[in-house]
Parts: sequence; C-alpha cells; structure tokens
Amino acid sequence: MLLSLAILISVLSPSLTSKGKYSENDSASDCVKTFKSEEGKEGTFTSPRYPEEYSSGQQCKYEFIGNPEERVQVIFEEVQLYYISNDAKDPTECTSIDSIRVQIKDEGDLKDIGLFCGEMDNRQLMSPNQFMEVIFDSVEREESSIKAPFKGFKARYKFLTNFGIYTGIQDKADKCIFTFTSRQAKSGMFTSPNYPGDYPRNTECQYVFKGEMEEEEIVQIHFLTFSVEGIKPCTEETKSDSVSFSNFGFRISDRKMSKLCGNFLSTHQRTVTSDGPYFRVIFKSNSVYDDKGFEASYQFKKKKGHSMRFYE
Ligand SMILES: [Ca+2]
Repeated sequence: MLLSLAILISVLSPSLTSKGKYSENDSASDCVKTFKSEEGKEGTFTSPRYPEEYSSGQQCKYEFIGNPEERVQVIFEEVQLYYISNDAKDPTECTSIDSIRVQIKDEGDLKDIGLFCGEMDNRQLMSPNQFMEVIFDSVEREESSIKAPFKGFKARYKFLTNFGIYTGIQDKADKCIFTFTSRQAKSGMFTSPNYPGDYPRNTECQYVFKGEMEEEEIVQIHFLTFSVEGIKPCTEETKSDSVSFSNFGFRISDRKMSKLCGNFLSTHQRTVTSDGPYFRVIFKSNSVYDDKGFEASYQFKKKKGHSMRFYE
C-alpha cells in the first residue's frame, strides 16, 4: 500500500522526486505552485518558511500562466540565499550553488532570462508572452555548514496588459502602442517596457506623439537614461535591440533618422526633435540579451519662436 502510494506520488509529481527533498515543515504545496491570471492579477510568493531559514536540498517551482494578452512581471523584493564567498551582493558564479532561475517560453522552448544567487533586492523581470517560470534551487549540504540564517526570497507577481508602461494612452490592451497628445499634456515622461527592470524579449513598443496642427507644434524627446543592448548600426543583422524614430505614420520608415542602441548617447543623440506635430518612437527587442531600456521626457512646443531650455 505504501509502495503503491509512493509510486502514485512519483508519477504525479516527477519534479519532486527527481531532485526535491522537503523537510518536515515544508509541504509540497509551499514549494510547487501555479499562479493563474484568472485566480488573481497579482500576489506574492516566497521561498518555503520565509523569512525563516529555508532547508537545503530542495527544488521549488513557481509557474505563472496569464491570459493570451497578458505579460508576467515578477519583482524580487528581497533575495538572501546561501552563498560561500564573502561578497554575496556581487556574486560571480551562480551554478552549483543556491539559486533562482527565471525562465520564459520561446517558441515552446524554455529559456533562461535570469539566474541569480547571493543577495539582491528589487529586481524586476517581464515575460515576452503569457508564461513565466521561477525555479528555486537549494543545494544539499551539511546543516552545520550554514554560518548564518538565510531568509530565502520574497517576490511579487503581476499579470499585466500595459507592458509596465504607465504614461500615455494604450491603444489596445494586447498592443504595446501608447499615444501622447499635446491636448492631454504638454510634457511628461515615458519609458521602455518593464522599466527600470530589464525589458522583455521579442517586444515592439510604439510611442505616438500628436501635437496641435494649428499651433504648428513639434515634439522634443530627451533621453534621461539609455541602455539598449546592441551595436551600431543597431540593426537585426547586428543582433541589436533598438530605438528608432519616424515623422511618418504606421509602417513607413524614416531613413533620415538614425537608430539608437548601446549604453552611451552623445549630447546630440540624447535630444531628438520632430519635423512636425506627428512623431513616433519605436522600441524593438529581439530574442537574445536584455538590458534596462530607457527613461525619456517629451515636450510639445511651437515650431517657431524662441526655444526653451529642455529640463534634464
Ligand atoms: Ca536583445
């Protein structure tokens, strides 16, 4: 009877038996969880027994399943894992040690978008689609080798349709297109998706600016921060993510305006001005490597007349 029960359990939850081991206080339900958007748009999850010390030799899996138009955002508020080197805040190697692995699904395959160990706080990640998986691994060790209590981790999750962009008007919930009109606000801010966390992969976002025609308004964009993975000329051939600009409507490129990527912009590149009242900023990420993206300000102003100094 016991044997058949054990077989049944091993069939039902292969991930537990292959690697996991639970101490008396850690039940499987604490450690293997699926969060579905239909059951709640946000919440928290933690390592077993948080903020008490977690046991060694276990693997936990937290799976997130959103609706098709949603992205999963996970924010690690506090991470304190067992780490042998002195500088846990700047770990160099996260394999064969307690770690948190964040995975996404790309055309059916699981891909890592983050592997963390040691200590960190406020790390924010976003999936390129409705799935995400977080694996917490604690390596088997002698209990006596633990020198200090390690809390594990505490994180928040959200199922979002706004790509983590909080200004402008989103055209449609599943599209990363945000419109900023002069009528609504003469100036403001906008960011890459999931800022200040890494931007999601395979994502294109458009920021559409509409000034007043009669006033002959133009818009001026100023990048306060800029970190977009890529090398010049920031094209798909160089496997680059990019920020590009257009004075024209949808699907017409503007060849006179150069694409931006990398993590250094000259003073000249930092400020971009439109020809007329209509302007588009296009952010595009590919399926490899991520970065923080950008934070920018915009300001509508009259084309003629004295130019105001733009705030930094
Ligand atoms: Ca990339």
